[in-house]
Amino acid sequence: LRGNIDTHLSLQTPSEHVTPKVPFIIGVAGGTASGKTTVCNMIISQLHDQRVVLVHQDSFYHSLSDEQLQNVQDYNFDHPDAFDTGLMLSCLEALKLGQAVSIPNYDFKSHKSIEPARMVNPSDVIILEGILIFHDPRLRDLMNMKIFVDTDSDVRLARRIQRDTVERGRNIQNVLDQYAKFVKRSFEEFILPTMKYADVIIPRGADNEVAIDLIVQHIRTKLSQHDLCKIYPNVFVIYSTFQT
Ligand code: UZR
Ligand code: MG
Repeated sequence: LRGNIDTHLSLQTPSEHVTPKVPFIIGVAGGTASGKTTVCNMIISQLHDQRVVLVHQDSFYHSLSDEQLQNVQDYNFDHPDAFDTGLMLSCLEALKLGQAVSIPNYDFKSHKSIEPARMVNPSDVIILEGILIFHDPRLRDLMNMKIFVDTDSDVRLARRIQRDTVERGRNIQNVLDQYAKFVKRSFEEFILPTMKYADVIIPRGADNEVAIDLIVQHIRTKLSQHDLCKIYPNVFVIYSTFQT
């Protein structure tokens, strides 16, 4: 009895009777074009009966100044300093407390945040995805589950060329120059070293349906444990009595 109850009640304190649900926060990191967004969308579609919100680290890119825009080819978008991590942290902290937040709307063509911002409501599951979301320890500490999508570099570069020419208005030469100058180097220096913080590493990204099924099962188990606390609010008290 003790073992079973122990695992179910780690979030509850004896004085709280009905605990409001604390959202389950998942981080999905990985190199550019590794399939992070697709993995997130697959998780979301399998959790169709839950309230899930997806937050992109890309939304928190700093807007470029006019001077930076003139030399955009020299700007490193793959460096941790390119993101407003303080703002991302405060948005996530608010969502964790069950508050609605406004998330900036970053435009890849103008390299600026544009209006309107996106209002995000509180939810049961929050998924944060981006190349460098495991870089800052304060962000990592907010996450209940950390996933790293590990896709081969040649596959990623091929996808990146396709995506940036079709969706982000670049030409092939720009994409290759930027890849050689910043993207590859930053992947090795900043992104790959954060793989060690992951709880789960998914090889082959979104092609790996088994891994995604397992992850969804785990999330469901965790969410139902939250529900158990709501249905049996006094169980913790019984458990404490047993212990003394
Ligand atoms: P994902 N990026 C741009 O191309 N333009 C911008 O204005 C801002 C970011 C790219 C960025 C990074 N790098 O590799 C990628 N460059 O977006 C991250 N160069 O997005 O995780 O979806 O690949
Ligand atoms: Mg993406």
